[in-house]
Amino acid sequence: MIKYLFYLLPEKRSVSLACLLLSVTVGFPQYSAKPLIPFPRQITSIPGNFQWDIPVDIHCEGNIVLDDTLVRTLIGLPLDIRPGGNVIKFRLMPQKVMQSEAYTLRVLPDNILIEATSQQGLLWGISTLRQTIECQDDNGSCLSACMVIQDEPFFPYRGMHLDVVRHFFPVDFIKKYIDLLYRYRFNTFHWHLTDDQGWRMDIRRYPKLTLTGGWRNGSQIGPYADMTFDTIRYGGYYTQDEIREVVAYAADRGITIIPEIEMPGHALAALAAHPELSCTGGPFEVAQGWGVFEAVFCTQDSTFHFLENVLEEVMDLFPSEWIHIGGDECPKVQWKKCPKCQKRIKDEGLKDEHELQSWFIRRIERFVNSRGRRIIGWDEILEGGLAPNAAVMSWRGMEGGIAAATAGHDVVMTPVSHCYFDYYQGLPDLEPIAIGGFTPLLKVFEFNPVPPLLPESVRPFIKGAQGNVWTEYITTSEHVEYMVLPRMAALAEVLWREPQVRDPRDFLSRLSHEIPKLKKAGYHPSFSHYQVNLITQPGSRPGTMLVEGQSTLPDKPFTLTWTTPGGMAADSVNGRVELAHSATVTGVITSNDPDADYPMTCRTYHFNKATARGITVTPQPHPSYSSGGGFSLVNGISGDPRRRDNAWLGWLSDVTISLDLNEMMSFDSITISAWSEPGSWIYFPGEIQFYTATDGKKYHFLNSLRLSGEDQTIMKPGKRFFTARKKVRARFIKIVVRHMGTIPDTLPGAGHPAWLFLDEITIH
Ligand code: TNX
Repeated sequence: MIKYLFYLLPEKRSVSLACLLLSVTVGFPQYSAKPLIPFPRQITSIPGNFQWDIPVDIHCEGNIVLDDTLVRTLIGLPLDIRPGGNVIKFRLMPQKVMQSEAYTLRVLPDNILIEATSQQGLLWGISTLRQTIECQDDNGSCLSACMVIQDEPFFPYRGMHLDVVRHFFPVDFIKKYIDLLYRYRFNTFHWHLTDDQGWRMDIRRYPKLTLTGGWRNGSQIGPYADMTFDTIRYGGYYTQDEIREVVAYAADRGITIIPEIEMPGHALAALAAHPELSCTGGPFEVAQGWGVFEAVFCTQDSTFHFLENVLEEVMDLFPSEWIHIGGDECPKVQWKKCPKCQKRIKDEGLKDEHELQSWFIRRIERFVNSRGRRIIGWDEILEGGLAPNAAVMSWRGMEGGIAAATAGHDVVMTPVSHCYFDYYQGLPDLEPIAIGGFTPLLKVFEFNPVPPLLPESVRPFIKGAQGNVWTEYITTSEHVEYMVLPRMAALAEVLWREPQVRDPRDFLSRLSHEIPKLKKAGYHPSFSHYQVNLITQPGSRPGTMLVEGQSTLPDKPFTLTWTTPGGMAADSVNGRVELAHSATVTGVITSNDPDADYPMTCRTYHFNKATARGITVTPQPHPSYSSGGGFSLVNGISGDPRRRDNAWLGWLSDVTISLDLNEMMSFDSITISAWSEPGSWIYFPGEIQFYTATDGKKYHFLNSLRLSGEDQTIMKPGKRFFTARKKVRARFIKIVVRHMGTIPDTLPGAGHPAWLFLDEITIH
């Protein structure tokens, strides 16, 4: 009956009637009945459906830039648009008091209305409308349930980034990526166009930038630690016409593109084309490997003429208010030796090279400001003093962003902890090789761009956040999709919705409807959030270990089974197994959902005399590399440096490890493993001392291993086992590990404390 009533209602009166029907308002937390992401602020269900397979008639009121083709594309259906059809009305009301990106969407059985004060608001309304469409596979008929939505974003800056330098992605994929941004109502695409490994934007005035700088003679392949390279010429760039096309494509979807031109560091591709802009004169090659390189732009005047000419062309193509000038990871080694840079420091009355970097950025800022635009840069631009109008992208943590916001600068939060979508999203041994880290889906979902203790007056400077996709290890567009889906959906929720209403269970339940839709739309989402995580902890007695399965999906049952090397198999009890001997444990979700592709977790625990015995470490490992605490040194899993998995514990100091075997044991070797990767400031220890005791008080020296400086600084990353051999009988063991201390000059990270990475202790 109610459905029938709505058919008869004149369009104007139906909103008030919808209000009368408040009794059917679906409120938090049951609203997951509608699988919308990000979920709108307010939604009221109304009985009935809008049928999409009958003709529609598009009406626009106000100064709206929409034609039939764009409406068809944005809605994603081959609409039969003709006079007399069901009305879809877009109404722009600039005078209405509403947030600029806000919209209302009303779906009734015979008409749809989207109202907003801006074109962008209307576009977000269409994005949400598209998500309401449900299609039957068999006969292709589609409908949207009737509802009224009132919606607006929480944060004004909602960004996704893509590095097209380390690996290049064609225009068609950039558009597909922008479609994803539009789907989740992100309003900014940060396009990382230049770096050491390539220059990807045609600059008319300097054709060599792409002819030379756009190509490299090989690429680093596989895990960083392998240091393997191919010799395949690799590259590509976007023509200015292509860039215009992409900018327009994004603008049609309410999305601004911020281009990034890196300076003064990450400039090797530019310097390969124009070595005269460096301190040494070159020659240079476009980088083939990943990392940070010493060759940077020289601070001579000609560099600025060049960069201003480049930026002039950039600003002609990109209408965004913000222009990203990079500013990160700029080694000062060459500036220290360069007479021109030293003279600059003197002439400008600067204290050191950090102030020189700040002076560099300020000079560029003056130019960009003179053209009516503003600069944004990575948080290193804070070092040596922030340029007066600059905005900051805080990536090394939240601290840079907090400092900048406190000083009254606009900030976008992109901390590695939550926003790096090049980091692992599942258990590293089950994932394609990634750069490292561990940022699973729910970690992203938990993110709060505004730290809770931030004073009220500072909060408005934090404009929002952004997901970053660096592509050192991401070579195909399918892999980009895998890395961002579904993590960007979680970030969309963080950015669009008020923090108080976010609920992970509700999000996961909506996501389970979203993933099949993404697959149908031709995307390649990851299923890693369905992995059963295996957590180890001490068992009921010394020498036993409890392995517990944990699933992020509380409603989906999983099975955990274990097999001994002898082939004995058994099921777990309540998702836990207690091991006393080596075994392989397997966990997998056991739902027979045809749309899902549940990954299997499988891990072998190798027992030795140290496994699952009492352990203490002093001091505690650094919070960034502390997963599992001291127990992870005796949990039967050996860390794999090729994957930088979370088995490794990290310290910036010496460490003392104490083991209690709980009984007297005879053994002839004690081994501990360490990992070195100088490029990441991780160095082997200088010395390891081994002691044993029978009473836990009086320790006897057993052995000491010292590494020569040379051994400690082998540049090729790798893992090493350090073994003390002697036949002894003891119950207590102490291992004192001395880290390198301050990294000496000439080595990567010079002047900073060295990282010490340790894993599995084995006793035989
Ligand atoms: C740091 S984030 C970088 C990039 C790398 C990224 C890898 C930033 C400003 N610089 O050059 O690609 O780490 O995660």
